[in-house]
Amino acid sequence: MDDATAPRQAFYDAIAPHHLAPLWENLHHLVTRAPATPTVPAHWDYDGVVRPYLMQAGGLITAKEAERRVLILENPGLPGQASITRSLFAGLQLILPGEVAPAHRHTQSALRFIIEGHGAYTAVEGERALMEPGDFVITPSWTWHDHGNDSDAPMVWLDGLDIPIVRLFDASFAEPAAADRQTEARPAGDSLARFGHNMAPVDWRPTGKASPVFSYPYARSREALAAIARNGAPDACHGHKLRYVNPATGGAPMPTIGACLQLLPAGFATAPYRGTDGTVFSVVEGEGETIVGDTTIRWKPRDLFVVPAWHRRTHRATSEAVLFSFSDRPVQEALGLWREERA
Ligand code: GTQ
Repeated sequence: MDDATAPRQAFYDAIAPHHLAPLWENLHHLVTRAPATPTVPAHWDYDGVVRPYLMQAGGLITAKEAERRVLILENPGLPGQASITRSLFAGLQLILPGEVAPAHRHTQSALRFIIEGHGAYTAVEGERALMEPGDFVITPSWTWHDHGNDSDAPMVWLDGLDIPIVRLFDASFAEPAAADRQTEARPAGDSLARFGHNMAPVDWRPTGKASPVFSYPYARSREALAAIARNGAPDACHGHKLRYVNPATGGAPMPTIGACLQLLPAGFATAPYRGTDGTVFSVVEGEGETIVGDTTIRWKPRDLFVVPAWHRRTHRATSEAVLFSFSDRPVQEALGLWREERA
């Protein structure tokens, strides 16, 4: 112990009861020269590990009793925090045939990316979206939503929510609806017809911050990727990559979460890339690997993995692959924080 340590420690001990602390002992942990996240790269094997446990959960509790029967994908670097990155929540939700996850609304924004099953629905503000694998569905902040499965097979989707962001701001409000199921206000497909064809109702002006399209069917997004892959060379860092947009603004479908779909040709390896937005990936098609620092993640369809903020990644597809991903990039861009580095 050098001469300065003892009197300094005595001073810290004296000020602590008065809710005072010395910045100089913390400065370099608070204001780091580059992002220093406790989040680590992680991978979830869907068919081998997650799915059997999810089905076991299906026998333990009903969707109605659970309200949302979800297994949280918790980052190993953030134990007990119900977070996959510091700003985002991810989970896998199961609805069995005949079940309903009752209607509610909350200030948290949510996305759904369908992993397995056919024909269950998410209803948003009185309109149902029937869900197929690869479909991307949003339930924006404070919109009523319920999920139901009138099909004869289990339905599983990835939930992505901004729960940690809302927690950071202490801005959570939630309420249940009077009835489990919303009454149908508009037929399925109505929003897509009005807003999903590069057209909009003639006198319509945007009101909220979220996309008026709340279901982005995989068939259409996949067709777009196939066409651009035929028409031109892949981007060195991303392959063929499209982001989902709010047609009213050209921005992200919801203000807090951005999402993309990318196609990696068979044998293609991406150049190293990093961004300040930690990113969650869901594998739709194909097999390959993603190298993050000294971690190699080997993936196959329906697997999930996460790349932490400012960690360099390269993807290599052994067969033609399609990856869905989401991150907090729109928040960082709105705040002037987002950065990327392309090798
Ligand atoms: O479906 O509304 O995974 O409220 C976590 C919280 C899903 C939902 C989650 C939620 C929901």
